[in-house]
Amino acid sequence: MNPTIIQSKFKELFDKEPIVVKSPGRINLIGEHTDYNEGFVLPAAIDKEIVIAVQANDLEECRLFSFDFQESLTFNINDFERMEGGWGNYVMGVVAQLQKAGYELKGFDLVFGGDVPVGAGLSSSAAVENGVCLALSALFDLGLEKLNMLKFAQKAEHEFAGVQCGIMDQFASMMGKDNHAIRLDCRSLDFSYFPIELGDYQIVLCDTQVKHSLADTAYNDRRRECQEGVEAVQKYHPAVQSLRDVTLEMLDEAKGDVSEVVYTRSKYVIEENERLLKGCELLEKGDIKGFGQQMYGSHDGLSEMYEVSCKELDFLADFAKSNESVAGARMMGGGFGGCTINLVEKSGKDQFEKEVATAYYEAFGKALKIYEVNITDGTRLVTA
Ligand code: GAF
Repeated sequence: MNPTIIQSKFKELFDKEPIVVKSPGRINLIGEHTDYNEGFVLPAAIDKEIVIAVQANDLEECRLFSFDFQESLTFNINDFERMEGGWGNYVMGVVAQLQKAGYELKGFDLVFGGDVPVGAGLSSSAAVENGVCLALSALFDLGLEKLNMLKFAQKAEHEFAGVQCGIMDQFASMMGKDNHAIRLDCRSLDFSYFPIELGDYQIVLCDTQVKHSLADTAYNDRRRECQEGVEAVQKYHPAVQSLRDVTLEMLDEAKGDVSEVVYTRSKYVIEENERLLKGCELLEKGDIKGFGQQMYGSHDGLSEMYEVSCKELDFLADFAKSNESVAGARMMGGGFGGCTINLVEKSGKDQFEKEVATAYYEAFGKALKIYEVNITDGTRLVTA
């Protein structure tokens, strides 16, 4: 995303030079719904970004403009509340976290916009929260570390957007590195950059253009079911803290103490962590086809055991499986809509994209959006 358009809008509205920040969306190669179970994830920042332009004013007011929605919003820096929905929460949520942590902020003007599709499961909200946090840190000279900023961003999502998300999205967007995925241990937050050398393959995202209304409640339900699984296993193994510590054998010991649903959800999480570890070994050996099989396994688990897929996502994963150019595909993110991620051979890419779009339209009467993405650096300052 070229920052000039946001920068110019800022100058037009506020007649001064802004500080500019870029903050990317994210993909996740494998490891879904494992972050809040203290497991592993393998996400990466992508070249779809939010640009934020900010500068101080001499007021108590914060004056915001969303370029994508063409809407403005003003709030008092010392007196504001979460709104019932809306993009303002992503800015106010971060301001609230910084103030809670004791940082003194003054009024500012801010314009933001970008090309991370909203509601497509590419974490546009984490990109905004991270970007606002870095922009305010730069503006008020707060000297915040990246790790602190992404934690503030996650809390903003919990308290202002109302989603009890794990740490993956904010971590990936903030810490991303060109051509590397992030192999993150969501318990310790230890991570390593994992080179992604796809050679003849391209990452292609197929956006269903749907977001089922179930999404947020189902997300919180899954978290609760996982917690029930942990509590059942703890009766036999008191040292267990999360599903991360549980093996299939341990889960089987507690099978009689939990519902079929809780058992199956927990089993999925244990298996998904194993798939991620195995997947990393395969990627290290350059075995993209082998990694692709782990992706299909992940999709099946998410669809049949964790039950966070939907007919559109299942259709796209099945279609990919039947196409020789695709090494692997799976739904990505929280589920119930959004995108599938596909590893597609470059030589067959155009053909695949044409065929999948046609088939999707025939099946659902809706246009499929397709994005070819590359892995980039995380949230960063463009000018100071
Ligand atoms: C959403 C959440 F925000 C993440 O924390 C993660 O749990 C993901 O769903 C599922 O892996 O994107």
